[in-house]
Amino acid sequence: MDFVKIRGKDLQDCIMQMKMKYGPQAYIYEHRVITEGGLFGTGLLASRMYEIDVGIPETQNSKDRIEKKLKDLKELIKQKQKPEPELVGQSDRRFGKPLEAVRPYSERRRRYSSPNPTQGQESFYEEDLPQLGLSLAEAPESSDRSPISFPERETQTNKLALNLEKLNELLEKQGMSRGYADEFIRSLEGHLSAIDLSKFSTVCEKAVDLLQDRIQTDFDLFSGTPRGKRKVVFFVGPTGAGKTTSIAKLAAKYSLHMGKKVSLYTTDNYRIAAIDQLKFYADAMGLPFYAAKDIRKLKETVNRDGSELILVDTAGYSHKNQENILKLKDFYQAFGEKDHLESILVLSATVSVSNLQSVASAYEPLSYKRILVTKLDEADFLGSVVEIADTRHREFAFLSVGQDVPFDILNASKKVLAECVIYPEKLRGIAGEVFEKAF
Ligand SMILES: Nc1nc2c(ncn2[C@@H]2O[C@H](COP(=O)(O)OP(=O)(O)O)[C@@H](O)[C@H]2O)c(=O)[nH]1
Ligand SMILES: [Mg+2]
Repeated sequence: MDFVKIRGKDLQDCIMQMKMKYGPQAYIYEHRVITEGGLFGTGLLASRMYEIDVGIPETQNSKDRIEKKLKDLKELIKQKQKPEPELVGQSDRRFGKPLEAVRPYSERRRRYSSPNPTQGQESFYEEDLPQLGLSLAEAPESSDRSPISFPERETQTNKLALNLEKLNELLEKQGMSRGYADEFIRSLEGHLSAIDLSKFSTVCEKAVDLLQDRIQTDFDLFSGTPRGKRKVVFFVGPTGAGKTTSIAKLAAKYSLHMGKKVSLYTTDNYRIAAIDQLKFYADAMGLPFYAAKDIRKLKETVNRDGSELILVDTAGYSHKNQENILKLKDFYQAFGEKDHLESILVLSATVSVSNLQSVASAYEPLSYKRILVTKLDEADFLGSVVEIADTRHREFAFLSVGQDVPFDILNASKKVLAECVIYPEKLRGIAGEVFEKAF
């Protein structure tokens, strides 16, 4: 059994936090009214708060932990088994790299400890080894690894170019288009000295820095809202992208944790399940909820609504159905002078590069300024979404890193995004322990 304390403005607030944070198994074993602040310890002008002691059953806790561990393990095995098919194609196509690049390390070691290694490949292979994720099975072998012999005739220039080529290859593997990756590499080259270029790890560090400069973030939902105006955010994007789940997480952040008055609306009123899903979260957090049927009624509700922030869930439309996407704009009409409207495009990082591009284009007419990326925990690469945001001049708002409402959401971070592109293995570790950081 784990024990924690939760504080809130009233008992209801504490219970909501407990439910959202620790799930249905958690229970209150004690509660009290406390005072916070006050003048010179007298209690004068102190504010009254509630505090609850919460018990979290071990079984649920450890079950979750075990499940997560199993998931990580599965992921590791999956990674290990992946033959990296793109690499085969790219190696041959772009740099004439041999198929050895995708052979297991043990086999490559045998080949490269032979007296005639291929010219100019030492930095490619040597630096590649630790990233292969083969540590468990290959550990004994790697410990007695004989030094890779470097060919005498290899030129320094080759070595430098190889590290850039290797990075270029990695960027394309991360879903960046060839044109964008080439341009990035050219720009990076201008920032690197010969010494920098000679070490792949330094090339990567500098690439993270340069990529960060190309990433814009803004994770304040109120940003740009003129004083006295109410903020209304429409979350738009394809079905299954993670709109409803993300709205629930953000509603918890802005209401429970930041104390803002938040209402939840949905325009996705044809599917009962869609209404119920958001209503469930609204009820759990004690937030007003409204399913918009027609513009006139929506307008009336909007006029009566006393909240500071309205989060609007929308039906997901396929990027092939431009007409429906445009219909979403009708709902904007219901909001008036005192509202500051914004659309945020919700994109799943697990979809293909071409799908991401089509979706980003199809939703252009809704003038989204920011992007919320979901499913980083399941994504294999982030390069495409970073390229899309850069080339379309969009900012990142939040990063959703799991299914767990309300924990698995992070404020968008240039560093996290850039590092995940250059060091994709970081995506694996991104789930979990995010609640504290995010809120
Ligand atoms: N792994 C993972 N799953 C997510 C994430 N965000 C949402 N989901 C799941 O994706 C599915 C669709 O989410 P939903 O919010 O209903 O998408 P919507 O159709 O855009 O509203 C649900 O099963 C969510 O739990 C995430 O960041 N990571
Ligand atoms: Mg939905």
